Amino acid sequence: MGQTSHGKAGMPRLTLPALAALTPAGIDVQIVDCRVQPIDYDAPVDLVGITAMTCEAPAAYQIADTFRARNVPVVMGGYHASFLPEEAGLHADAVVIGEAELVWRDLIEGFRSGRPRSLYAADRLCDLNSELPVPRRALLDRTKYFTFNTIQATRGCSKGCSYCSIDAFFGPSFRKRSPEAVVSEIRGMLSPPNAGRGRMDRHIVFIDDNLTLDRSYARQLFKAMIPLSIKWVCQATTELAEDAELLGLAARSGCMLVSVGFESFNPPNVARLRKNWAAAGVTGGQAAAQPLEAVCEAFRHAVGRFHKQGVCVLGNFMLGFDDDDPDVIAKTIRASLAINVDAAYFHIVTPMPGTKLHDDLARENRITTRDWAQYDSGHVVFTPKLLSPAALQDAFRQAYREYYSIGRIASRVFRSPRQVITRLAINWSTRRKAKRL
Ligand code: B12
Ligand code: SF4
Repeated sequence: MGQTSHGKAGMPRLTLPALAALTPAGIDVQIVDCRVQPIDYDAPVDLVGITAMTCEAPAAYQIADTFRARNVPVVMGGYHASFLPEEAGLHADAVVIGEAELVWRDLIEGFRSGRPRSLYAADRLCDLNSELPVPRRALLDRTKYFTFNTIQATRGCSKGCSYCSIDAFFGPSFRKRSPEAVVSEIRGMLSPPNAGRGRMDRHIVFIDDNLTLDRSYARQLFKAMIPLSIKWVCQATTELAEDAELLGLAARSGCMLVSVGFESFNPPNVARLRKNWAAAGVTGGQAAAQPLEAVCEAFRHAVGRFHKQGVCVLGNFMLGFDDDDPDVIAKTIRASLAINVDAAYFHIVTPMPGTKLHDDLARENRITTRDWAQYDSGHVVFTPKLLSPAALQDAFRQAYREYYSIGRIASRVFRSPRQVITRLAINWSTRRKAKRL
């Protein structure tokens, strides 16, 4: 059971199809993605499994409580439950910490025999090449998503960013599936009876957190994907732009858009967020000595390299680090426009439970709310150092207002005749989302 508002969603998570694939044969599984469909609380089910990100936890707890009030047992897992198992345990009969691959069968047996434990903790990370069945995507209603084909080639990221839940969940590990297995799974997704017939059905979304972290692996994967004739998108860092050969292979294999975490233009932040050093053309401690304009120029070059290969860039920028004052934030908004990305997401720095950032801010007594619904990176949930919470919240709104004015959308969308539809779709949908915020 996923997490609430009905209509169409951008793309599905793989979590529940993965869980369904791990479920022993003979057990009927139904997936309800509450983002796109209503829940039937009277359905005759023996066990309900719920996944939720931190910002979805309050809604997930309500769902769990409603089922349990009807004597239906509930299991919770995922990032939030893994970081706060005691809290999740108040709403569930059992909590899973870590990856389901290692404990799900044991848990099902526990419930079948009437003697489930209240906690199932994976004691290691699973082997992606021998313990990962193909997700049962057919259990999702593909008509409910704009892009249906999500896939995962790797898990984890070793960059160690202090605010990142991936680092907190997986540690510094980076696991890779064999390129052959990934290509074979994509072929399966594109072939009957799995294939859809819509315009987007040869579009693949890699949900990996940093697909190109291991460049030699990424090279092999992209080479193997060239014969597939697909279009695909992924998340990566600016490092991809520095490797002309790898970027060329990405483009040849169908890469149309990369979501890049630029995070910050502010030199002290860049020095701390090691992932941007290279793109900023600086190394180690020298980064802090660069003017913001130099960082901006380096990012503009990186974006130019993506564009040269026909790859669009969705830039991600974070507001509210400890070195961000009102002036820096205003400059960041202007700089996000100046580096020519094709669309941008702004995020307020958020201390997700389990992260180093959370522990640091908690120790400094700077966390102002534990209403998890506000942990969606659109709300200020801590006391910033150099500006007031209200000023940070305003800056976030201002960033979207400036970035997504009709005039600016038009100049981005028509900057080149290639991929006009991609840019229009992402800019228009983000403008609508921003208006709701
Ligand atoms: C796809 C995705 C989305 C989609 C969601 C689409 C949808 N229809 O739901 C979109 C793009 C909309 C999205 C949005 C956001 N996301 Co998101 N998203 C992801 C992403 C990239 C992939 C999820 C996935 O499919 N994973 C693959 C499955 C197989 O892995 P898994 O979910 O970890 O599940 C495994 C285990 O965790 C465990 N498990 C998980 N759940 C359960 C449940 C049970 C019962 C059991 C037994 C086990 C179990 O077993 C599974 C198999 O091993 C993850 C990153 C990631 N690597 O997971 C981020 C991630 C989940 N998102 C995150 C965040 C922060 C957000 C946003 C707040 C970010 C933002 N600024 O926009 C928004 C919030 C959206 C909202 N609800 O308001 C964080 C969550 C951190 C946290 N502490 O909760 C993640 C981890 C990214 C990150 N780098 O930190 N997201
Ligand atoms: S580079 Fe991205 S995925 Fe990797 S640790 Fe940093 S924020 Fe997380």
